Amino acid sequence: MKTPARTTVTAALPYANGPLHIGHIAGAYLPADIYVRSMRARGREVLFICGSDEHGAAITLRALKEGTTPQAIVDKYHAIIAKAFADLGIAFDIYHRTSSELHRQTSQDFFLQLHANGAFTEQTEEQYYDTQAKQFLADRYITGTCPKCGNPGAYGDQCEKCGSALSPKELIDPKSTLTGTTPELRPTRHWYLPMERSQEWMTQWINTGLLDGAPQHDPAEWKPQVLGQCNSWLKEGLRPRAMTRDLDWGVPVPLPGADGKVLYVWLDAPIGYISATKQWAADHGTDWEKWWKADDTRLLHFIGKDNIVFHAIIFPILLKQHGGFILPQNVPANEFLNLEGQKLSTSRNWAVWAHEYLERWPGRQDELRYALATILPEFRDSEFTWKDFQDKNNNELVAIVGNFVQRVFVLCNKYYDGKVPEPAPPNAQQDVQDTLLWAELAGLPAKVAADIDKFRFRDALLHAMNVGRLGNKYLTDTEPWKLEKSDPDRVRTVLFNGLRITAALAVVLEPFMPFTAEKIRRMLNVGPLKWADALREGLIVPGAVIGKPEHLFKPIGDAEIAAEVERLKAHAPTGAAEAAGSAEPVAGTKPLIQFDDFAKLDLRVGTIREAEKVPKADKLLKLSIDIGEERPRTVLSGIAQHFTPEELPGRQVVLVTNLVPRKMRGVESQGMVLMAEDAGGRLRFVQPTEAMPPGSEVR
Ligand code: B3M
Ligand code: ZN
Repeated sequence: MKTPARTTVTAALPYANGPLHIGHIAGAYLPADIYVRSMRARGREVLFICGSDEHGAAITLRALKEGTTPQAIVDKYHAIIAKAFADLGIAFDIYHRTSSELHRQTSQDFFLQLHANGAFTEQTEEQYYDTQAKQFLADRYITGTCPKCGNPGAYGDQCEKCGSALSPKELIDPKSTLTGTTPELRPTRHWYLPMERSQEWMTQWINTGLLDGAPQHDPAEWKPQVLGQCNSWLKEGLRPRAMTRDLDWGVPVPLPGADGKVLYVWLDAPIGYISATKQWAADHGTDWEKWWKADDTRLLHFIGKDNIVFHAIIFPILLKQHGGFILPQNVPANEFLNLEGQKLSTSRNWAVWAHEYLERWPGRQDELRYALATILPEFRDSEFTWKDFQDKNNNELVAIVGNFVQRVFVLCNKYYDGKVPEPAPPNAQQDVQDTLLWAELAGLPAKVAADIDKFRFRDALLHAMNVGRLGNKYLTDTEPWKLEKSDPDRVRTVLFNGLRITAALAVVLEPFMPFTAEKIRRMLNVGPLKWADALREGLIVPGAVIGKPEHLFKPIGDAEIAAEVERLKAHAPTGAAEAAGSAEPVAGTKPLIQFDDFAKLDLRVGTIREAEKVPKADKLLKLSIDIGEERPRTVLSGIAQHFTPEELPGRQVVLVTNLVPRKMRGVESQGMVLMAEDAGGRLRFVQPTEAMPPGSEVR
């Protein structure tokens, strides 16, 4: 593998259909920003690309809801989002828009090249049509039950609950979001990407890193859950996916006879990274192509887990079919962030909105960045609570960083009139403390950087904070405030060292807390620092003038936190109590129930006798399960992508037998099979450890 000469970092283009919340920030933007800042500090060439995703049904539906035009929607939210990013210090090189002319041109050219390369098939297929609204229903114009996880609010393109990408026909009980009616199937012509043609090289590329026989990335560096999601797709078998839509908002399909059709938003959005790069290059009078085409460029896509398949499978296929482009070397996707025990939800307004936070906590960007960085959902879902935000602020930012820097500056101002003291010549006994200090500090900047390189930002932040912890301990151990009279030499050395540790803090904290780093640099009276400056001798110069002590962080009181929690509950439309009831609770946070509630469930061991596919429902299997009754139960289960019908007969399961029967695809399902699901979406049966007679009670 070539050592990268430069890195192109993209962060998912947020839909301009609503403001950003902390889940977005923790999912993609903060990790990407930490990564990019640390690269820049280390002198690496890096370009950080983002912009608003302004096409697709997500936008037109929002316009419908707000009673305005799609253009008005994207203009409004693009401005709100761009400002929130800037205010939070997310330092993109460019924040572009997919509604721009340059983007239209770029994505049409891209499409035409794919078309010329024979990358598409043209197919007339049945799609859902709303007879009342008189239009075809693309993606989010259809909702229904997710065949994978049972979420009743899944969209035609995706289930936001379990993260699976869907196609409208997979939804159980589909309904038009325009009229609420059940849509009918009508033929329409579209351009499809026959992804199955890429099955082989994609499987190899993802799992071995080999592309056309040459090593392109190291799969061991990919997060297990990203590989897991990709492989579950590959295992199901890649299938043709429509790359155009019947919609009147988007990039028009640049082919004759395609009136009223636009590019699928998931075709044009990733190309948005490319058009943004072109715009940036034009603005800077430089070349864009090396960022996307040179094989010594490393391409990284920072995203949330619901975008994995689009970035790790579909976009790479498009790039390769187009030709001339490099493929991503990693797709460091994060899991989801929960909030106060519930899933973040835009529709229920169960969210902390970035722009509102910035208004209510002015100047406190780093407090949020820090709290989020300590809980990034890097490998599994995680949770933000206001209490934790308060604890992180009071016990870590105030108590460690603020306290240390404050003590050093107060003493330097008091004893040396705001100048850097001259350290005394070394003295054998006291040097032990100092030798230990430097020995412990020496490895930390490299540890921070190494963890950042591995996308382990939480661990990296722990190492960075250890610089502050060591500084505090050094002051506590040496107690310079007690020695001013008796040993002024020692005090000068200790405080000189204190200033050097402060400078190191400004360096290692910068990727996480750039505003604080800047304040510290101002107090130290030094300019921008590089990573190598962290513990560099000669950076802090005896006699140099330093600034007055500034409070870096303020303690946060209980009342401020209670107000935030109240606010959250009050703004959830159904009110606090109901919100908690209607939410999708995360593990460990469902409300306590009485034994009687549990006892209402009739759970039985059953043996699967037959299993078959359900026509037109790719994810459903129809099971016939013996639970010791006269006739086996018929059960529909959304497990078709996890198991083949052939492997199931004879297998024992646990069945909920007293659920109200439910009709799906014209078949009545008479029970529910219990499944265990891991964070990667892998499903396994819950079954007795030894064979039990069908009908055995489970309790
Ligand atoms: N706008 C989906 C999202 O916001 C989509 C990402 C596009 S990245 C090219 O989750
Ligand atoms: Zn789902």
